[in-house]
Amino acid sequence: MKDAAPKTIRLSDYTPFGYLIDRVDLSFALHPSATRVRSRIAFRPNPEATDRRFFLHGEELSLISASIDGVAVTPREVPGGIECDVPDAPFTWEAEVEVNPEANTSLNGLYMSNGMYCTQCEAEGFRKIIYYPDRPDVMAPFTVEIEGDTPVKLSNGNPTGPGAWDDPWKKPAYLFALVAGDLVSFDDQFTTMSGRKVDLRIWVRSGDEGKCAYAMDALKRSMKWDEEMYGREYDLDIFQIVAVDDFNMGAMENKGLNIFNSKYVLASPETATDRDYAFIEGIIAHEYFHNWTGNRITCRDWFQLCLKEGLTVFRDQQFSGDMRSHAVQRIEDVQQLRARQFREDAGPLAHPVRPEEYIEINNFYTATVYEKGAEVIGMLKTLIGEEAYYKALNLYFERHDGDAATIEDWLKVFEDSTGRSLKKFKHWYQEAGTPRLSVEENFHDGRYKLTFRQQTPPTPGQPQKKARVIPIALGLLGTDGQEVLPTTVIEMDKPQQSFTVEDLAAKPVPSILRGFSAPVILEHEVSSADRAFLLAHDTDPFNKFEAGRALAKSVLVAMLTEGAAPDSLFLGAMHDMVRDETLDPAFRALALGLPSIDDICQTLHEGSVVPDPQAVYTARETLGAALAGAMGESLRGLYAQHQVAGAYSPDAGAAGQRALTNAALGLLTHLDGGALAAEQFSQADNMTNQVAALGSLIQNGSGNDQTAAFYDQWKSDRLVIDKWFALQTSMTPPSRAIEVTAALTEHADFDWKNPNRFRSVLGGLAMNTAGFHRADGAGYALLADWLIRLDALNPQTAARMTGTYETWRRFDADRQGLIKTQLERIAGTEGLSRDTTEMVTRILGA
Ligand code: B3K
Ligand code: ZN
Repeated sequence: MKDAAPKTIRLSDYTPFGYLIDRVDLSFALHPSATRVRSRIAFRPNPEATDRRFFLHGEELSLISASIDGVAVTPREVPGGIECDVPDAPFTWEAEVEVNPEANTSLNGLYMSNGMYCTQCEAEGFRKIIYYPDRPDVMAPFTVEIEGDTPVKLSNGNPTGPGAWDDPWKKPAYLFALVAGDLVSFDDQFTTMSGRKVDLRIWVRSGDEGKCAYAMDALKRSMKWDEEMYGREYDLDIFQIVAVDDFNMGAMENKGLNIFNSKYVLASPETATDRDYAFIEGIIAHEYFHNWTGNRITCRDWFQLCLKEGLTVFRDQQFSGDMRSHAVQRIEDVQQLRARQFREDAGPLAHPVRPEEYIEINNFYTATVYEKGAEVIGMLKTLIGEEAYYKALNLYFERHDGDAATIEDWLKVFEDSTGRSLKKFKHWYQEAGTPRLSVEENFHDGRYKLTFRQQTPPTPGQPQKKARVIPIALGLLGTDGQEVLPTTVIEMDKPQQSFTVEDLAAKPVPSILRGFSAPVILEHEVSSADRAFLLAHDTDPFNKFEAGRALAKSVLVAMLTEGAAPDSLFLGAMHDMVRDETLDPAFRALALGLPSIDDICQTLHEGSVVPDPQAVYTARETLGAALAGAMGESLRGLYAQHQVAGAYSPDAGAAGQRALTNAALGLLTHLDGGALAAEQFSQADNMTNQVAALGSLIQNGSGNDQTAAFYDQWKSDRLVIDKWFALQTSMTPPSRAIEVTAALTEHADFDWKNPNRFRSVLGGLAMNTAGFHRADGAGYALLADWLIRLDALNPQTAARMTGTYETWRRFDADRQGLIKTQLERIAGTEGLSRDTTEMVTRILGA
């Protein structure tokens, strides 16, 4: 059966399904190329629906038989599924279909990965398993029976026998999961706050069981944290995680049976970096937290995706902050937000946190829905305060448990529990684009006045923007570095608003948007001296970091637009910061990092300068060398002083020390040509230090021997070899990046059908901003070749990576022309998926 013709789905067209489901019983007879699935579903008319059309989604299914109340029926094939005449009373639908997991290369629906059966159903994969109303507002309890010759057969819920499962909690189809294969488990137990014992199992391929301990520990800490912070207890007798090598994303929160990309489960000191450990912790938490925010309370329709994703990201960020450092977590989260979401918001793919239309929903699992969705919740919490926030969340869980809810339901909970109107606040959900917040200062006769103006540029389909509610957290510092006004939150909801402080002895230095209290672009003329002052004295760690970052950007902009030399004020300020032993090493490591090339290009573009990525690369290298030169001996001192002795531990303290020594190493490579990096590489006993050394060498244009040695050492470890590919494609100097990438696509280990490997190679090049944007367009063409090839097999992963081109309008006319040619070539490919067609069409724009 063919896919439904591409059509635009609109939020305003929502209608409930005509039937409710009381129970679903499934049985699977597994076979690699001919799996039979029988379904028995108890339907009854939905009293709240008017449309009684009985339509079941189905894609790539062979229908064997169907019956209603035991009487055979012949459903009508319609685009995207089947229709059937049904009684106007409760009835039992039974059907049997055949599917071919082995032929399913999309990794969506039921597919095979290394001989293991596996499913991915969010958003609309269940329709590739059986005929079903595959929409999140249709919820039901499921039982599953699995037959097949694999030793392990898993599904959602509690086990009732070999290969038999019962999930008592009603759930939408997208949370269904099945895994079967030759797996081993790493086991533990958790006792919930009411004293129930829950079995915990992490399933992996034999040989990987020694790499599960950290994920298990993160899981138990997540379970405990959700009880303590949100009062949420786990609700089944067992919680399972399966690690899969071929997976389109990071992980999936299927009820009681989370499926993970193996890269976010498996870790050992020798094979995983500190960053990997932090990701594992955050993603394990994220998927576990979905059990309440997503599973028990789900989304009415896919437009409400941020209801579960924004909230769950917000929760996992809180968790990681609690486990590690709030300051560092916040800086990293904002860096991500700016790198991915601000970039999205400023280009042709901009869309509201709650979009109003889509063609392919998988294209809307975006930084806007996830990360900006989380920021919006952070702002709500800032506006109403901590206590009111948790009170509202309790009401949300109480009122909507078991529901498929909407953003309106969510906001109503806050309105009811706080008594305040959120009518204006709702614009954050409905309007795309990053607001610009400009600031004007005025000091006269001891009276200090700040005037804020907000303005949001137009985005596709939204020419006019309303004023947003912006919580502005600010503090004021006196010239002696002491705070004259501690953090105060101003609630801005008009296009222009002022804030005044009386009786000040001298003009203070403002610290605005502390903790990045709103996802806006701050436009504030600040002298380099004031930025250096804030870097030294601000008590807010985010703004302290931000001062250094803004200073670095202004130095780079001056170098690029005025031919200025690296500013000695900046070099001195950074030198002071990095030697300040009262500061957390992890903070210093972050603050020492220069803005990325993409970030600098974005900054130039915001200032109406057309960026030349290669020039940006050169300026950034020059500034890095100047920093290294200015700090020289201090860097060597830091490098020696912060080496972590003893056995590796992934804890935040040790990881922060390694981050600082490796940041120092990166800079020192400018001075010693890689001698220290080569030494570190040869002695490293953990992957963090090994990768940092190799990265510095590759970035320095050397390291051929180490690159070869790394491959020899790790060639049998798939996840480490992903790093090997990515380091080369993302860090090779721009002049050689494309040749290196092209050569790696010929490598015997370039298994392009594996999404992790594809992302390591082509995604790595895409991250090598200056290399990818080579002026002759070779990078654009190479990526397009591979996206076209991948699209035929795996539309989701191909479509997602087309986002690499989303910044194309920033660049000069020649580059724009070259990118446009490639986008049109992709768009014109015969048989191009709906996923990629939608993305390329939107990127090209009107
Ligand atoms: N909910 C899944 C993402 C599904 C993506 C479908 N294209 C993982 C997560 O956000 O936790
Ligand atoms: Zn999620």
